[in-house]
Amino acid sequence: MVSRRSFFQGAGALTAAVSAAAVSRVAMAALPEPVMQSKPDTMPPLVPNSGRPYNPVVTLNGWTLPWRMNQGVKEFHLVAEPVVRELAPGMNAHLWGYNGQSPGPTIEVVEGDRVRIFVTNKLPEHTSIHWHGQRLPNGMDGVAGLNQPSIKPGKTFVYEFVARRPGTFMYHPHADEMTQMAMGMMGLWITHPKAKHPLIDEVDRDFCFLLNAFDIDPGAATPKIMTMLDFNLWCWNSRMFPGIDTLNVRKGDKVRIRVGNLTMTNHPIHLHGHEFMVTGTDGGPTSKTSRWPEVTTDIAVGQMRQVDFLADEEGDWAFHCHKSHHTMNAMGHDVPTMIGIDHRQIAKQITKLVPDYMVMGERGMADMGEMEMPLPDNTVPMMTGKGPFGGVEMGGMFSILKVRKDQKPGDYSDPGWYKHPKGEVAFEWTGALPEPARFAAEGGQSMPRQQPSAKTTEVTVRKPTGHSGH
Ligand SMILES: [Cu+2]
Repeated sequence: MVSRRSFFQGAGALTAAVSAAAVSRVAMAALPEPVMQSKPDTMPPLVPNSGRPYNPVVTLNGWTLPWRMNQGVKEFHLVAEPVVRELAPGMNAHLWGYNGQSPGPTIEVVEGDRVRIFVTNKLPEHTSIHWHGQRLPNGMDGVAGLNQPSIKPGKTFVYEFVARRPGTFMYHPHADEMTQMAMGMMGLWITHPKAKHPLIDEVDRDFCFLLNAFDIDPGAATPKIMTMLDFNLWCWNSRMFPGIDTLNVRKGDKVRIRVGNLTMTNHPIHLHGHEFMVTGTDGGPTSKTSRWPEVTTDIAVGQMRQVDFLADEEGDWAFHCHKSHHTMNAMGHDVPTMIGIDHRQIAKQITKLVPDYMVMGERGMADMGEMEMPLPDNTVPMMTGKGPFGGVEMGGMFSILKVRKDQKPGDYSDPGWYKHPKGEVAFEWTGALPEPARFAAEGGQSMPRQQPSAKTTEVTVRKPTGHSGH
């Protein structure tokens, strides 16, 4: 039985333990409480409740980091740490990131803001953060060894500078970069203009995301960090189709999309149904005279492109990387092309040796989209996704711009599939085939063919015999 005396002694010991813990908690209290995110969903824009007002961005499958104002300084707290990120429903990856997710949260500030960022390192190795594209004091640029000592595990560093020019920037480690970026450590930084800017139009919707890539073997969860070019998972903000949320807008909206590339290859990002202008890079807004309409913009490694367009065509418009291998999920790519090869006979023979042998690709690879192939655990199909007309047969860097006339201003929710007006969907022709129209004149434009010579030339091969003796 516990005596009253020993109970109080115990309680005293407990109080002592609590107050010892409280000391470090007091020290921690000086820092802004780190805000964590447990879900990979697209969070609604964070409307600023302190500091200068601005029109916030929406981070695709991401979020904006809340801040606190401390005597006029915007204070943020980033925690570098191992995270579990859902790349798509059915596949979780063991990555490194910030505040519970990869990529880290978007940081949004206004031109002229003094910003202080606390960076706590909960990784098993040292790190640092480089603020890609920013004008700042050299010692805040974040290259470990060059501009600052690295942040050792368990330590917190402070970065402080004024956000001098408006634009879209990125942040990522500049310490053991190969590992830390292959593991998913990166984030976006938006500096909004403080007043009306001659080169930055006001828009109704402002989306942003990073291009990133991983090399994770089917069935595994941790990226291979030694991979230089042959990545197998192509992501937007550490998500791949069908896990990437759609971009939902109202018809007539002025839309901005900011895309940064932190992979090891370029990505031609392509939008259907609309033309856009490249209105900014990570070097700032582009001059008006430098802009021309495009439907694809190639984003090279370490670049950011900001595109603006008017969403004036209703529908579900594909939006994707134009490298077709980047709209696929993981599989071995060392598969020979089998189109047109009838390998029934050889398959029979192989099946005797390998009972599970499966013939792949005789009619193209579209079968892969439908086939219920047994997959290893924690793996998503190479090509998948179900649309209103059947399989979409996509993966990787693919999403949809949904333009609707009845989407409410400020509503980012998915309106469902587009309901096509009658007679506006491509359809199967089932009637008789009409006579094809003939060209009025056939040929005549190209160079006249040479008359074939009567004699066919024969090549005579004479083996060298050492000496031609006559
Ligand atoms: Cu690509």
